[in-house]
Amino acid sequence: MRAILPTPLAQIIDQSSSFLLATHEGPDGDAIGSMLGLGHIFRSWGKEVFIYSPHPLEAKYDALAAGLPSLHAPPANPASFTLVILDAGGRERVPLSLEGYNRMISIDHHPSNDLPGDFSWCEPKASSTGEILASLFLDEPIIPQQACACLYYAILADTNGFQFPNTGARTLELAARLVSEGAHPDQLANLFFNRWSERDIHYFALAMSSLEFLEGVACARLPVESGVGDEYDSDILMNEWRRWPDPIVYALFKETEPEHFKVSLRSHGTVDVSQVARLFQGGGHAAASGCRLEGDYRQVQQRLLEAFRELLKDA
Ligand SMILES: [Mn+2]
Repeated sequence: MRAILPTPLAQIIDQSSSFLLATHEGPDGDAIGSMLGLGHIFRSWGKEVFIYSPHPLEAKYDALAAGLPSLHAPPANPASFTLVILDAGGRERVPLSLEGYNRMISIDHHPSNDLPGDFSWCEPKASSTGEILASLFLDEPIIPQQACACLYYAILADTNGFQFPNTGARTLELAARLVSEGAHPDQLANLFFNRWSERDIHYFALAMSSLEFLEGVACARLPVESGVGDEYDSDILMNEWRRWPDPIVYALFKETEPEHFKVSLRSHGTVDVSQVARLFQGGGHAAASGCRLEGDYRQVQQRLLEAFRELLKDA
């Protein structure tokens, strides 16, 4: 029945009746769309499915998530689940112990992925984990319409609406197939681009009011008083900002605890920001990466600028 799936993956799916789907901390649109999409596929195949989400998903995902129950804490009985980790980027980014599960599957497009698994699949050339899932599962006989919407959303999010350099012919072919299977591009683009929460608007204003252009790096800060937490997905702000010209790098410093900064980095693709993120034990892609830094804001900013100075000197 499932001739297209790699055999080891098909075997694990056949032998598992319950799945727990998880992703990286602070999940972005690809992470969420991929979890929900695969969740709907497994559910339509008669499997029991739970989404692991330490923080509740934003309300804007209610329709895509309909029918898929979430766990906000790890299950007490991991041995009864096959754990599927999607889009994780690396073991330390997964907010969950990997011990004790029946089987483990990892599917990702981050080259930094070091997760073990009974089935571990990483395609760094794919735009998104959503694209990989579409290529693996679209030829299966039963793919619910809701799954197609979720996977389309995942691809849309990681390509910023098919605008990033990671958008390839394969990305567009698979997106087209998802549309022919029932995904609505207009609705999903609206969900991704036009659904800013009050919090997003407030944070954007706050970030812009702190904006500084320093040596080709545009730096902005969300201070600890803003209440920004680890769970906040700042992609929506970063993507807005990225449409502007000139600065070669954009850096958003989110102070999630006093003097603990989660830094999101974006470039137009010519500067590989992942090289700097990796210097600070972070990771990501050439045009979009993240890392963590500790210390006083000015010191942290200087450390990052110094790293970019080195990188740009070599370029
Ligand atoms: Mn991704």
